Amino acid sequence: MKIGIVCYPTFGGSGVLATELGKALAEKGHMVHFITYQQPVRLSGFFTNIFYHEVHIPHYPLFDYPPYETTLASTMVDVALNHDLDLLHVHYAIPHASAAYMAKQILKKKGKDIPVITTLHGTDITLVGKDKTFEPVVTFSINESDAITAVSNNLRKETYHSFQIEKEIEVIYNFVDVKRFDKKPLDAFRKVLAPNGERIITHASNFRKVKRVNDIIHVFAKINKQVPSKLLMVGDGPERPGTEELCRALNICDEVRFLGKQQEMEEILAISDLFMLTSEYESFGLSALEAMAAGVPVLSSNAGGIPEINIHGETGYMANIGDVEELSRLGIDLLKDDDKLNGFKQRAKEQAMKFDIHHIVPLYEELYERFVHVS
Ligand code: GMT
Repeated sequence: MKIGIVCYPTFGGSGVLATELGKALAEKGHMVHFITYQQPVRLSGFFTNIFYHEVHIPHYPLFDYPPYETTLASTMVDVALNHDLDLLHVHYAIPHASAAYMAKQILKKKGKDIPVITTLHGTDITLVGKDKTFEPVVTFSINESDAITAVSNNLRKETYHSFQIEKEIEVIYNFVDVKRFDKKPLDAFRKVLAPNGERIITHASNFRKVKRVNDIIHVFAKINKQVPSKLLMVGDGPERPGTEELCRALNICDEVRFLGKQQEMEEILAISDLFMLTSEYESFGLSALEAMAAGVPVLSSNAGGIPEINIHGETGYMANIGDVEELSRLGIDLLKDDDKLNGFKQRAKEQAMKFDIHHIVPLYEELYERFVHVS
């Protein structure tokens, strides 16, 4: 099939998932065309079946706000016609689903009927999408998609709850390439970060409010009093300065390393003992799944779709959103006991296997085949 993928090219989970999906489809012989405003971060190197089409953002003195959606729709039309695309798969509804609707209408006038598949990822529904400045367009464009998927049962439920959706939303879980995360820890790297054999706790996110990154710091400060440990904070975003300030106030700066945005998460996870995710909402929590694939148990809130991945008492522990006391108690309990921790590590990996790329990518192919007649 010739597949057009539209996504955010950034470190966010939806862009990561879309890029990994495109790479996996290309490996299976499909022709994959990424249509984004920048080369996706997980798309480095050359791939025979992958094509990248940049959406140019116009700058003209009249435009205080460049009309990105218009240029995106025009690029979709151009790529669909010139590369004879079989379908468009857009990730994250805003503004990709409405731009795809526009492209579809234009293509129809040109005699090309193209199916549009929209995958909902989370904040396009729960935070941004349901705001009334977006809601009518989001509802319309989701309903106009030929197929709609959500990355968890929780997100499917939230979508029906917040929008008037007239179609079936199918759940196709996010996936991880378990093999990629099966890395041997680099001893030298571990030694630099935890020279006295301290436990390593890791968090990775875009440091937005929804992630409650201060909870990570508070939980770590309590764990650190009982268990020799180091905290690695991966990523960047608006909440980072406040979080660094909190470390100074709690006098734990020597125990916390802010690593910024990192490409090689598998190297960091390979030396980690515990992954923390204390978000007030996660449709899925792809970063937690990647941690589990690396055999790292997850200490998390029980928000949104997280309980669909992290099994309390088996692959990690969960507590209510903001329950710093309980999270630290559970973290200490796990990190103090080698045997227990090893059991959790093993089960985290087994759980991640259920979401392995090889199980999930065929589900997208089956979905595509319902709309595209492969000869
Ligand atoms: O979490 C973010 O802010 C990024 C966001 C995105 O759209 O890139 O992540 C969402 O999609 C990921 C991939 O499906 C999910 O794993 C995340 O849970 C989801 N984030 C939220 O729901 C807050």
